[in-house]
Amino acid sequence: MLPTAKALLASLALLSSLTLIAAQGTTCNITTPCPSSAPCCSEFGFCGTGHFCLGGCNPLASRSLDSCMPEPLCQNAEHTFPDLSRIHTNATYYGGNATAWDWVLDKGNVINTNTSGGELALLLTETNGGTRISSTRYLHYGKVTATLKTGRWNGVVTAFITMSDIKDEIDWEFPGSATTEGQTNFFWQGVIPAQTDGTTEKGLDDTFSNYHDYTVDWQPDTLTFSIDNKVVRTIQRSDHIDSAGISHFPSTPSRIQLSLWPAGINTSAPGTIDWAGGMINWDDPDYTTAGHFYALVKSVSVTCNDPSPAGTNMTSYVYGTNSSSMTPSIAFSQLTTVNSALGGKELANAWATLLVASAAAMFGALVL
Ligand SMILES: *[C@@H]1O[C@H](CO)[C@@H](O)[C@H](O)[C@H]1NC(C)=O
Ligand SMILES: *[C@@H]1O[C@H](CO)[C@@H](O)[C@H](O)[C@H]1NC(C)=O
Ligand SMILES: *[C@@H]1O[C@H](CO)[C@@H](O)[C@H](O)[C@H]1NC(C)=O
Ligand SMILES: *[C@@H]1O[C@H](CO)[C@@H](O)[C@H](O)[C@H]1NC(C)=O
Ligand SMILES: *[C@@H]1O[C@H](CO)[C@@H](O)[C@H](O)[C@H]1NC(C)=O
Ligand SMILES: *[C@@H]1O[C@H](CO)[C@@H](O)[C@H](O)[C@H]1NC(C)=O
Ligand SMILES: CC(=O)N[C@H]1CO[C@H](CO)[C@@H](O)[C@@H]1O
Repeated sequence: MLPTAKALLASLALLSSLTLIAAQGTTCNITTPCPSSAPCCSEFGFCGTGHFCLGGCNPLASRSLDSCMPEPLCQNAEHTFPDLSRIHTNATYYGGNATAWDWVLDKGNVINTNTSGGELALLLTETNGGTRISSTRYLHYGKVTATLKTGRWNGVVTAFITMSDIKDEIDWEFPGSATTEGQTNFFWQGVIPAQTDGTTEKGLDDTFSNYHDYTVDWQPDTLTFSIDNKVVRTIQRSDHIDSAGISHFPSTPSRIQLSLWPAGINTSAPGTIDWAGGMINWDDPDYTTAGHFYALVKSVSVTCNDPSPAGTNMTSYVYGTNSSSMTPSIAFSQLTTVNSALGGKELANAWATLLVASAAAMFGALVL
């Protein structure tokens, strides 16, 4: 059973109460944007400068539409993980250079098992609170396939999602208690629908023991989910237009995120714990033997499909005002995505505090 919006709200309330003590304190949202002294509204809804203006920075809740750094442009890619050299291991010091890095470790620990030429292991321990990596580049429509093996433990959730800075979200999620199932979902601008749009695909061939290709094919008018190239679900934008003519369909540039997160812990809402298959057993022999739970990622392929081709020398996406009801316009720009003040210099006290966040909020606020 999926947890309710109430469970989500409870976890967000927990997040706010924990993070209110953060150094930069000021909260932000679309009705109360950031002040000019700390113009950027982070993914967690707190105002700041520096890395607050990079991945996850919400333009609509920041001081102005151009407060956040421009978002690195999509590039077709076949990401593999022969080693960790393309992953920046501390989001605080990543300065926005998407040429230097393909991924940023937002939280947790990764290792490279390098068995069959390299696989990335996302680790969960009792103390690390889970692991999440985000792509440095954004995707403004396109097809993404992640080839991965999920966790298999109650309360441990493997996720492969896309998430925009205004919280358009597309999910593949795998609660570890059901290794023959995968769940799909999508959200528009963080709005929780009255009735969930989530569905569960059943009868998969053991997602822990076998690699499968999970695909999100996100196009301007359709969203298709596939497993091993077989379409399992199709959503039409035209079926998600409300009575005011507003399309509740993801439409803004999004980062790709892969995570392994602890839903079955006592700070989670009861609905979240149930959904994930119960509390995590930290005495599980898999855990005590290895010292961690894990999920493995073999590759992530990206085929961009921008609605219009990017002209020569374009490097980034920027937000403009709403072009149609509630949908911000997105433009290409030649502006740099690199914050020259960052990249090894910034001290991170505020960010460190922000990392004390509830798992559901960290790993995709609306994963539920
Ligand atoms: C936005 O933030 C302000 C100030 O923290 C708060 O009073 C208000 O309730 C928030 N609005 C929403 C929709 O969350
Ligand atoms: C970004 O990284 C690339 C590769 O490491 C480097 O050549 C380039 O100068 C960097 N760009 C900036 C603006 O720092
Ligand atoms: C990144 O660096 C900051 C400051 O040194 C530290 O507090 C934080 O834990 C680091 N993050 C990760 C994911 O290692
Ligand atoms: C929650 O779990 C932690 C350790 O996993 C424990 O220290 C703490 O006492 C528990 N809290 C409650 C309210 O059960
Ligand atoms: C692209 O950038 C190069 C190098 O800066 C410049 O010579 C060229 O004129 C630019 N092209 C366009 C179409 O702006
Ligand atoms: C623009 O869209 C945002 C949400 O994306 C909404 O809050 C705002 O009211 C819209 N503004 C206009 C002028 O339609
Ligand atoms: C870090 C590391 O050992 N990488 C190796 C992983 O495996 C590939 C293929 O066997 C090697 O080429 C890498 O050097």
